Amino acid sequence: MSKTVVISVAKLEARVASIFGKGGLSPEHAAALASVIVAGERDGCKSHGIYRIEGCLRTLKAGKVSPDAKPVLEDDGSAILRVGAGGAYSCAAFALGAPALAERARKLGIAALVINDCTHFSALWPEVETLNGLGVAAIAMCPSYATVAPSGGSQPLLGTNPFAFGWPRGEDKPPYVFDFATSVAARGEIELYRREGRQLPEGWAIDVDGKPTTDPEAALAGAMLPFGGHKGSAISTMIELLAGIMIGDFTSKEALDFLGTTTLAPRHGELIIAMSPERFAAGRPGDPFARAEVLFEAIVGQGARLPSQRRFAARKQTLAEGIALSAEESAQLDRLEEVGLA
Ligand code: NDP
Ligand code: PYC
Repeated sequence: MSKTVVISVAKLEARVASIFGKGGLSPEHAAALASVIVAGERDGCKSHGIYRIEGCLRTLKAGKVSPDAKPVLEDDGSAILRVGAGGAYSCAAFALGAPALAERARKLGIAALVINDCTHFSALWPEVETLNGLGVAAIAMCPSYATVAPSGGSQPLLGTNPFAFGWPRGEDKPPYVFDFATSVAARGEIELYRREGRQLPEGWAIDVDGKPTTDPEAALAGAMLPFGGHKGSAISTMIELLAGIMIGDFTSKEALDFLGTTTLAPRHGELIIAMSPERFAAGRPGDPFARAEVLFEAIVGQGARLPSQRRFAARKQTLAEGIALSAEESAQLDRLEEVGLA
């Protein structure tokens, strides 16, 4: 068995920020990226953890992402807030817009944050969790790049288009959060299978000829499949419409045309909607948060688990014991710190 190296969450974050700083990102963007990538490792979400560092650096080296653009918040007092990311990574843009979004949702009951012109490679749960921490329920979605065939089709057209939802549960409980790709699996997951030389489960992908495949290389060259057949395909299409076309930004197809490759992080926009449960339930019987707890207890009472429970358990463990990296991962970090991208 390969040896592991244990590192604290704070130390790993400092190392990753230093790698990005040396790679040319401004301190603000380096810190924001390090935080979201290390959160992935901390919570046992490796498909958006440290393996993404190389892709982020490659995107920077290719000149496809701004290293230092300052996000700009446009606020006309309406329910729609907009942050222009200026072609930089999305994390700093979200950090700027999130408090204003939560405040506007508390005031109006519902508000939306549009992020335009960003490069987005990360999981969405850190975003909805941030908003839940500010007391509002939240939905987040974005396109990706065209790698998924619509149900019944055979060519990549839709993205893996992630969709996340979070419901706040007060200070003593983690929020109810789910966050998933609308493809059967995230592309990052398929990349991890490829690196480990493992075959994919059946039903994840088709090859360039549209035939089912379990070979990760063939899947990456061909097309991934939406989850739940026509249902996932329709949700993914909705994300193209709302978080691409409606917000005046790239669809997954346009994002791929812009980039010309899936080896770099995709440029597009993002839509985040925040809602105040108190405002929606005002004047109706029952406290919405108490009623939600009854629902969660009934789910867990059947022996089912809530989404993100695994993640929160992983977080508890890594915060107490540190993050275990494989010897290969640790050596890769050393290389990136010493010589950068090969
Ligand atoms: P998973 O299938 O691993 O997990 C989806 C969700 O379902 C999680 O919230 C998970 O919680 C929950 N879940 C899993 N098993 C169960 C269960 N038995 N009972 C209840 N809940 C369960 O996610 P994906 O592989 O589809 O996506 C992984 C990540 O990739 C996401 O964070 C997504 O945002 C990201 N992504 C980002 C993209 C981008 O363009 N930025 C594109 C595509 C994906 P838990 O974590 O606790 O297991
Ligand atoms: O894992 O599908 C994915 C993905 C695409 C862009 C960022 N993550």
